[in-house]
Amino acid sequence: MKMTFRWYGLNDSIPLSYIRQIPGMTGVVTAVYDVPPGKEWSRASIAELKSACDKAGLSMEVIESVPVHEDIKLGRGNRDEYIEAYKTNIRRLSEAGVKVICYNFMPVFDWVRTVLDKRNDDGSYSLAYREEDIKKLDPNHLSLPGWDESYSSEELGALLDAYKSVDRNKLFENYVYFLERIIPVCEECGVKMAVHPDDPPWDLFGLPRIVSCEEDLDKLFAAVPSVANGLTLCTGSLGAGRPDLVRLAEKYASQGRIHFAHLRNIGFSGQRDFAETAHLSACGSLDMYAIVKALVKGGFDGYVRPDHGRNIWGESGKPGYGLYDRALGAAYLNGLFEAAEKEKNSK
Ligand SMILES: [Mn+2]
Repeated sequence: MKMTFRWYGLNDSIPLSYIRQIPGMTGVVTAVYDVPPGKEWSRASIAELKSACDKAGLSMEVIESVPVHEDIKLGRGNRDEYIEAYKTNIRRLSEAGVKVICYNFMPVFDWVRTVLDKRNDDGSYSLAYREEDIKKLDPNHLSLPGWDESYSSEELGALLDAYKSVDRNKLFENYVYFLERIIPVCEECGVKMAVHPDDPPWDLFGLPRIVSCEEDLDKLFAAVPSVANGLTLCTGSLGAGRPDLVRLAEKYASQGRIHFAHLRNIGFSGQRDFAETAHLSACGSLDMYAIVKALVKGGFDGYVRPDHGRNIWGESGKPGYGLYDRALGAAYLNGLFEAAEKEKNSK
């Protein structure tokens, strides 16, 4: 296992020197953030990030994310141009030593929460999702917490309209079209794609989501069998759909499909209501130790990062991405992996 930490580049309020001091930290997960989806990342921008990581003694082997342009998801006529740019990015990142690219294939919105500052009993703050709040929203006039409004309301309306002719099957077809073109490039340059599951794992605002459950993943891997077509096992995202995560972790690890793991815990308060909790099993609904043991048993030896943390100790950073709780999460996860790996090796 290689422990990593998400870092939002040179503008992140958390310096690399702090990240380096977290025990066991080997590298960061980052991206070029100032280029719109579908465009090429310059070699200079990639090199700037890489050199900052090198200086801090941290690796930069995982990128999260290289976003997929909506026209690729919609299967529009000009998608090939965006796919070419995606291929160029894969090649340039591999030249800089990148091994894994995390991305998602969710139409329009990626992660969705309805509250970013749910106050917990201990005074910490968490992100949360309540189905009831979602039902009250009008998708054409959206104001979702944490959602950067990349679109004007006209643009968003046009995009939602365009998706009316894209059902689950069409979206899947467009997804396979994309993968069939980029996966050979990944194989050629030793990069693994690791799709992030839909977050939350169900359709939102009438838009289909097709990377939500075991059936979706099996269908995806059967359609494009190369192991370069792999998964980011995000326990909080996939777990919100209440699958048997322990079984899935072992299943996909033993298939060699899990290239990256986002480990975090969530606590349910209703069928589709949950809040992000501290990483510890006892703090939420997921058995983190059982999940880690299943990963190790399945032969997982990839990159891990503590996913969203709470805001604690007066920190008021980017919701989910403060230093303190994620560092505590990393320390805890290191302990789980040490126990699971020693147990496995002693057998
Ligand atoms: Mn995640």
